[in-house]
Amino acid sequence: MSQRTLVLLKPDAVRRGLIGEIIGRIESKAGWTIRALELRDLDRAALEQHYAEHVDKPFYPPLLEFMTSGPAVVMVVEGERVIEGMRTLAGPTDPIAATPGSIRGDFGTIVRENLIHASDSEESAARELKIFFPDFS
Ligand code: IDP
Ligand code: MG
Repeated sequence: MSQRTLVLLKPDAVRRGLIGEIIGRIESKAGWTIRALELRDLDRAALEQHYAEHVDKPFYPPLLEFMTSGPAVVMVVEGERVIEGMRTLAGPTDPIAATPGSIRGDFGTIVRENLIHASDSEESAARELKIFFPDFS
């Protein structure tokens, strides 16, 4: 079941020089391919849509500040069960709870600065891909 998902390497990952390390893990998965990729400053309007479910939460204002604190890498990743698979590769939201071996578990300590975003369902992937790659089909 080939799928597409949206992956963001957050500004902390870019600042810390972890782009290559993280992309290497994604490319190592059999049959997964990067179909689009850009280093980009994320704009507030796009982030508001992207994080629509979180805009009223107390952690949202500092999250927005963080996500606009420097460039991010935005990617379309395609492959077998890539939506679930990217979530597994990333690990759970809290990096301290994330298993070593996962991206968040290996490199993160702070919940907000957890290095990576990956869409959490087919519906989210379709919605989020349209926000960040409106012209990609
Ligand atoms: P996810 O990225 O694992 O899907 P979500 O719950 O959708 O996690 O939250 C979106 C992002 O918001 C997280 O990746 C993290 O950067 C940030 N975040 C979530 N919960 C908290 C919190 O309790 N404190 C600070 N930041 C948070
Ligand atoms: Mg989420």
